[in-house]
Amino acid sequence: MRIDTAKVIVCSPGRNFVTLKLVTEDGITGVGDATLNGRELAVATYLTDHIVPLLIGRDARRIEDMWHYLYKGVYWRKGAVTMTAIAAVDMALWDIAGKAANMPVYRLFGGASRDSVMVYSHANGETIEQTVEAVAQHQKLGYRAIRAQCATPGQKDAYGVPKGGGRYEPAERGLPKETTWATEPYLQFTPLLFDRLRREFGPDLHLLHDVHHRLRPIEAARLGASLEPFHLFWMEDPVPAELQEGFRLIRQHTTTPIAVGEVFDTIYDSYRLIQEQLIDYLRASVVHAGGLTPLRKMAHLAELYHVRTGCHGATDLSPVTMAAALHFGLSVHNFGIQEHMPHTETTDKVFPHAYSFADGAMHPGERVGLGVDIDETLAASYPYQRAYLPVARLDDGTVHSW
Ligand code: GCO
Ligand code: MG
Repeated sequence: MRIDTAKVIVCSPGRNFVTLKLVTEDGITGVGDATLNGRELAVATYLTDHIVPLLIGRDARRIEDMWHYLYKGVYWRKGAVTMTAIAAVDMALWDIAGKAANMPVYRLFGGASRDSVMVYSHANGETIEQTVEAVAQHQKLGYRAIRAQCATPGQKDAYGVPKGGGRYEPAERGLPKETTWATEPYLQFTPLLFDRLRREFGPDLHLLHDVHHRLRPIEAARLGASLEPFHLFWMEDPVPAELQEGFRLIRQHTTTPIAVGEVFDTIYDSYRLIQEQLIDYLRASVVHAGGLTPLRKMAHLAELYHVRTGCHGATDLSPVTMAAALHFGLSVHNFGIQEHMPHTETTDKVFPHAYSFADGAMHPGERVGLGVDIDETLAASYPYQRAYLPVARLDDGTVHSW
């Protein structure tokens, strides 16, 4: 079952996506997501110029071997561009493997460990009242777990809160937007938000919050401690995680559960966090952490240390990644939760898929392979548009983590 053709498709049905499509000599197709928000063309070029020539004629059944060939064979290890490109190949090969075996991919992974995969949605507001309303709306849609983000009064910008309502989309077309950040008002305000949400919605709804890498360890410790009475499901990315040791400080001070890892690209970014039990949920994703092959290994390591999965699932991860994440989440024993930020209708049309949502949970469907495809003709009518994630600065102009 040799790979006959490999094609890189860049499209922008509302936002940019990069997709790899492989076809074997016996006509089986496989798709993989290669989208790296704000740096899409770097991955497209990496694939087209450096990986596609290596794929042609290679045995599509040797998924494990292919992963190591691309990871070790490059010599220059890790890095978001490299790992996203490898992930696309890995996803496409699992898609092909499922189709060749006439099975949905989750069955190749040992079958379902649960009936469906609990997902969390995003509720955002410019005020506490708007956030309460947004949470109520999402609860009506069936979600049992909801991430709440609210603008801090007196501050110009807030992560995750679009001005004037509407849906939140992290990247904006054109050059990067500059936003501002102030830690102290945020630390004072956030417990007030969750106090209100708990009083409004009672003890059972799972509430989550994304700090988006903005704090230092001792500040994160203070936030976690101040949120304890409202028993969050998790506090996400409290600090930038290049410094894994920093989590020890947070952990000494708070029992608020911690989720981290959407920017991780290999197990080496998180093994200390896992083995020292400094986190509760690993957010590494199929697309940015090198594919299903390494993500399953990460989950198995995490399982030994009582760490569960909580994969990143924002709109910049294409429906191909969502499908792959659902096969992963349905099968892996230590699944925790999956992020669900629904794609636009236009995106869903370009990527027809078998996965579905009901009662706050998702299922990958029973279609063979990953159960997702790309409509190449439709994709061609949405050409790439330059877009960047914002950057953040403090009041005095210092660059801060966005
Ligand atoms: C999340 C993330 C996103 C990221 C975005 C970057 O938790 O969903 O933090 O909102 O900012 O995916 O590309
Ligand atoms: Mg996040």
